[in-house]
Amino acid sequence: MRSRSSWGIGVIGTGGMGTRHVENIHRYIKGAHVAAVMDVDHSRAAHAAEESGAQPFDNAHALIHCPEVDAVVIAAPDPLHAELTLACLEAGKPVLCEKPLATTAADARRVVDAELTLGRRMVQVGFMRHYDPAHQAVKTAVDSGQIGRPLLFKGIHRNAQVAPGFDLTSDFVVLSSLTHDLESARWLLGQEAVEVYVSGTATTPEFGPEVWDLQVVQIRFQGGGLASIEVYVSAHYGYEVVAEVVGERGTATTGNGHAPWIRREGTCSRPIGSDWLARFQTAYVAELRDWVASLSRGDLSGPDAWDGYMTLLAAEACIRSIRSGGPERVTVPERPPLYTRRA
Ligand code: ISE
Repeated sequence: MRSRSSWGIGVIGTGGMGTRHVENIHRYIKGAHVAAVMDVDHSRAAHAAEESGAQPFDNAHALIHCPEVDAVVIAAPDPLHAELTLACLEAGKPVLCEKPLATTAADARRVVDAELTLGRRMVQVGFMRHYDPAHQAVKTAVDSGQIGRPLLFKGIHRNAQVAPGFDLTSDFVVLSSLTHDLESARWLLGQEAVEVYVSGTATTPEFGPEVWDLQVVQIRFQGGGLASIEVYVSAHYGYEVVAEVVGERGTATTGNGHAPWIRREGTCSRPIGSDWLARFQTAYVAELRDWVASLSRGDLSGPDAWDGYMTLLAAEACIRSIRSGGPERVTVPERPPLYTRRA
């Protein structure tokens, strides 16, 4: 990668996540600035541009090819992620693509194949829990051997509600929400999923009787590990994510260090946020800081296209299980040397 005093970052998509990335780069990331923003909603793009001093675009490919843009953050709608990532690779622009990397494993594989052809990694995927201090503490505890051989991942992933008017499907819950937990499980256990089984229920009549907004997923992994994950996108009370790894000699569970317990007037309570932007703000800043630093090093070290591809293979098996009503196998391909993680 070329060294430079400041990386010009182009951000595609200025909805909630894209706007947060624009704000975080502008306010907190040394060595980078927002050079360009793009959205089909001109007023949203103009507002983000005004806030950050960036050039507004209404065409993603024009942003990608803009000479002031050295690297790209993709926060566009999920179905556009793979094509835009491939366009960035073709333009020689490193990219941080929000999860999921694609909406099909085949499209994610196209991104992997494009990087293999280039012979170098240029894609990071926005699995920001890798940068959450609470999740990192669990990973450290597991990798240190403190709890013995890891046996079981238990995940809770609850959204307060789905945006009003959103056309929710069971598949969208898997691709947009469950992918985080599928990645957390494989990352914390260090194993790949080989069989999944999904059950669920429709708790919210306006989504339709066939839309499982509450899903419970059981997973078996290559190394004998297991996972049990609850993903519920209409929990009402707030936004909450918990990850626990059960080992032979103990367990490690994410804390909620960001919110203190308050004891007063005979009660004990802890505030629970309403969405992921607040809960993972520390992680989003750390993710961007690490990504920019790795651009300057010329050595991307965050979650990569292979992680995005493996997660989508498991997600597609979950979608098959929702349809079949039974367990579904995952065929795990061999990991190319380009994606062999350093210890
Ligand atoms: C959303 O797209 C995110 O990435 C959030 O982290 C997740 O909690 C939420 O369920 C997704 O819809």
